[in-house]
Amino acid sequence: MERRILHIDMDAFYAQIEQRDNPRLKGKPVIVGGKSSSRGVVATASYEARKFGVHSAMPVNRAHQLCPDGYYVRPRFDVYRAESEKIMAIFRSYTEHVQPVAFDEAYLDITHLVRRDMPASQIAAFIKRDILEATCLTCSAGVSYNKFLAKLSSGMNKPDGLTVIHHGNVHDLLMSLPIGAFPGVGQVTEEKMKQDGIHNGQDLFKLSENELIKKFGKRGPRLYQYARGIDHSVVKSERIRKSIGKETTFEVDKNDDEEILAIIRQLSQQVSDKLSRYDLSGDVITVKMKEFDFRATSKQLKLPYRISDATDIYNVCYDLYTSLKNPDRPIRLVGVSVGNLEERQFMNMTIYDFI
Ligand code: DCP
Ligand code: MG
Repeated sequence: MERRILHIDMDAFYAQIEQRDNPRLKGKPVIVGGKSSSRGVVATASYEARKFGVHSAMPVNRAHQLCPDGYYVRPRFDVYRAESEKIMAIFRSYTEHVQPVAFDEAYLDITHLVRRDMPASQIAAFIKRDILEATCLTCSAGVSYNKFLAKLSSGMNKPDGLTVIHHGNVHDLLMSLPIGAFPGVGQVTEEKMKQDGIHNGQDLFKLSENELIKKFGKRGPRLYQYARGIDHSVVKSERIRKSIGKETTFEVDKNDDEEILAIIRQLSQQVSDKLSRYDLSGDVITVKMKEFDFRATSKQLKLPYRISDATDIYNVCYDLYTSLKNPDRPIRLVGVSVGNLEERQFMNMTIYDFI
């Protein structure tokens, strides 16, 4: 199945927070990065200040020349960090496949959340809403089928943007894209490319993979793919879930082993489906129950190998259930989980991630 990737990036992050917290700064050119007398650089500039040509990483003194009437604000990193944590928590409330790339920016793989009546762009809109409600801050979202295109689209309609790159518009977009906007093309490479007559995606597209390898070495294959909108790199969440579990609460307490085991079999299948969706397997299997009077019991087994297959999970759960279940005590809930998870490794998936 084709993936659905989001890239979300806060708008003028530090500056927007300063404008939020100090109404006098609203609509004004705000430069976060210290006083004009300091030797520091600009961390970020509000959109109003960017009109004067002020941008991140510019020496504050230079910013002061360009925008003498700007509002110069010292950074408050603890506040930015707290906002960042709120934003990341919102991302993780949607999916565990979150790869933060900066304080204010992350990739999300939402493939598994998309349904016919719930397109990725709708999910992006919900996330934007949640962020606005939780922080009073706007962000820009990019929606596409890989990380490269998602990142590209999030930058296309800042601020407060929501942009989708799909198969229908990708080609035109890439052909007219300035060469410097391709990932991995820094200022030095950009100059070199321009001298070579490569100014945009179209020029890149015309070159064969071999020609690109000859010109740009190991970056060649990647550039060849970018020109075609291809990017196989995966969203790498740094947090791997500790366990995946499913449970069912019965409408009427149950005491029939056969009936309960049939449910455990279904739960094993559901856990297995989820494990395979995330390419995970685990070696700690747990069956838990809640007895009719809410007394919770559980039993766990650590295997000497990892499993993810539904039948394997069920077989272990069968043994756990039989030794756990008290025949005199009906239960109101049963749950199955697989823990100590590890991602299955795909060697060929990481080679594209060198840029
Ligand atoms: N930042 C910094 N120094 C830089 C670049 C960024 O301190 N050279 C900080 C300040 C930014 C934050 O990181 O607010 C996020 O960086 P972005 O590149 O996403 O820039 P902004 O969020 O400020 O603006 P944009 O709306 O273009 O994303
Ligand atoms: Mg940003």
